[in-house]
Amino acid sequence: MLRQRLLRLLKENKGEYISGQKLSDELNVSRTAIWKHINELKNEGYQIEAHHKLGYILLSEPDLLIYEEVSPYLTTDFIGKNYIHKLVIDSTNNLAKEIASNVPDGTVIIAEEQTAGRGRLGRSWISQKGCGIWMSIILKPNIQPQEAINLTQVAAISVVKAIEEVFHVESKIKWPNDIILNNKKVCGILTEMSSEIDKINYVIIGIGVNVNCDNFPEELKGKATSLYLETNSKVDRKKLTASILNNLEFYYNAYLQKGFVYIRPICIEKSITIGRQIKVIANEGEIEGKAVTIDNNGSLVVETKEGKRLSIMSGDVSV
Ligand code: BT5
Repeated sequence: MLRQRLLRLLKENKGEYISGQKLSDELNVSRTAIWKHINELKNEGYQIEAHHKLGYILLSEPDLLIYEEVSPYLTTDFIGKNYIHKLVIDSTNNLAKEIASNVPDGTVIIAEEQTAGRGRLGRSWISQKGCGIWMSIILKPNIQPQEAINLTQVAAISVVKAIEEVFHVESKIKWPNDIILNNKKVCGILTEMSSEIDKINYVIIGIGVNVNCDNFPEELKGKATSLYLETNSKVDRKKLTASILNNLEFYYNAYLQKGFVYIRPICIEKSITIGRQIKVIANEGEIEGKAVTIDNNGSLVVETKEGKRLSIMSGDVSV
């Protein structure tokens, strides 16, 4: 808490000196305590200069998604109140699973780099250092386990809305879990769950957004992109992180209160899948046809050549 209040004061006076005495008076702690915390902040990448007479001056903040940097933009009531930041981790979804039972609803885990980021069905998710948003949100909704699949859609529209809000560009959802910008994948969502037959213990929403990444491995070239590559300017990861979480809380609450019908029109409006001839690899097998709509349960409705309409709950779509 002291550290957060100290940072707030330094930020309010960014670019100007603030005396050690003033800081210690305002924060009601000794000047030695201030000095200790300043050193900690410097170690984390805050550029702070000290002058024996003038005091301390904050020159710049690190490009890290730590709580102090993201929280000024957060307007949520519960998502992100418990916030865990890691410089390196295997996968934020893995840590989320380990701790989910013992942490509050809305806990966020975010990392600068993942060494074993995961996609669906054991696929891997490239998560290079400092260039993306690699995070997991732990939710404990009071819904039926079979409805949890809708939370992928809730997360997808939240990412699309956040990208629109912060960068004024329109991205689209490739059902069920890809966010597409100019025909390339800019974000993927991995929803995992632990449940009893009729009760959810927790759901983990893993969101990976390529923000300032500019170098993808050969196999992803042509398929993956980043906001930086598409907008040609370096992007503020902090604002986007907060905006995704703000939107997620809003649409999650709306979904819980009003059901999927409330978010369905947005899922349809933002879908890049509907109206296209597609091939889906689903539990039911391989299905070819035209994607016609998303139904009231969040399933993709596909009309086959024979005119048969099939509702698919999850699967891998290709065009
Ligand atoms: C996904 O799976 O798209 C889900 C990705 C979820 C990532 C987040 S990051 C935070 C959290 N922690 C984790 O460990 N995971 C979540 P899927 O639909 O199966 O797509 C995986 C495929 O996307 C791969 O097989 C690649 O072809 C492609 N891919 C991998 N890394 C990518 C990247 N950075 N950008 C775009 N495409 C990528």
